[in-house]
Amino acid sequence: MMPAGPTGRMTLSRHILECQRRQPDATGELAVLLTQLAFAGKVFAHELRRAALVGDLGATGATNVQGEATRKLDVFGNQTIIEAFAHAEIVAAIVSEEEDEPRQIASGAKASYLLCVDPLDGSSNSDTNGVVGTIFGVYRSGQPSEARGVRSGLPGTGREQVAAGYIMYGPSTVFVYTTGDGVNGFTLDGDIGEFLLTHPDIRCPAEGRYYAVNLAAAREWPAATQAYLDSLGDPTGRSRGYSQRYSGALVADVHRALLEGGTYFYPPDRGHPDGKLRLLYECAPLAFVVEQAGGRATTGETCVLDVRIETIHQRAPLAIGSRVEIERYEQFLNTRCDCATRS
Ligand code: AFP
Repeated sequence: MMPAGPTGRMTLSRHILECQRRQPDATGELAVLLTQLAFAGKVFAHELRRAALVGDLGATGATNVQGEATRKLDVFGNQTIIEAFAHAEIVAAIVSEEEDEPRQIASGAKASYLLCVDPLDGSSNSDTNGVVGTIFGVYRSGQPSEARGVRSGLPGTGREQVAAGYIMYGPSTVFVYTTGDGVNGFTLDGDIGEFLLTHPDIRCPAEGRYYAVNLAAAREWPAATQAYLDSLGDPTGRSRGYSQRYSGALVADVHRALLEGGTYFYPPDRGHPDGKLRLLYECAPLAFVVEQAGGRATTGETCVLDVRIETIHQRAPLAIGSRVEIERYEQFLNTRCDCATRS
């Protein structure tokens, strides 16, 4: 990577272009795609800041394909992403949490990507000024269609992603991405309207003292997962053991684990036999980012990135974060998947 220049500022656009130059067969289309995602992130960050002032909080009264109440900001986020690609001719289709079916965007020869996106992750935080995010995974693609659950034109597994990342809307707006060559994080400087490199070459600490999980369903978890949870306290009672942090936004909890170490897990429970989180636009993109940073992501049985993609809204259990902490999780579940040997 070239030095950032005399001002020390490395913009996201320049970073994307320099990554592209290192790929001899790159056409520039992935660079345009990532730049458009960053643009959508700026638009969304702006809207989130003023949502209470312009009547954009609260529910629409509709439910999405998951049966969840749709919020006005869910709709805004989804439309913002779709509009960002409507004229770009590089994305064949978008799979979104907010759309029943893949949304066909462009059919030209250059429309060679499939974009999977959760426009507003952590939407239950949005009405209370809490952290929310946008998660994205990018695949080279055909034109996927899903006639009521029938798999067609979808990628095989999350390992086929060519880029993934997230935008986190907190006290500042942060864009974190990977194209399979490490992970970098950028913070939006609102005065100049640019994401600037603030977290170069992020490495996930091998261990960490935080865990993030919704404990409300703990009694419904498999016994091995309950035993793992018990182990996070100190059985000797001499110290507090691990500390819990849970935001209700996957993006924020994984961002903490990525920077400071630790884990996030959402195991199966009675209401969610396959876990609650969605594979294509929650688990797989974050697994790609975390693996690229030296961390791990497992369903409890297999590496998240090796789960066979069957349907666009399929769910998967997730445990993600520091390598050593995920190994401890696996010890309790008596599993060990291949990605342990790759990281
Ligand atoms: P949304 O994307 O629908 O807002 O879901 C949020 C989420 O998928 C993830 O961000 C949270 O970690 C998790 O769900 C929260 O679920 P609980 O409400 O069960 O804690």
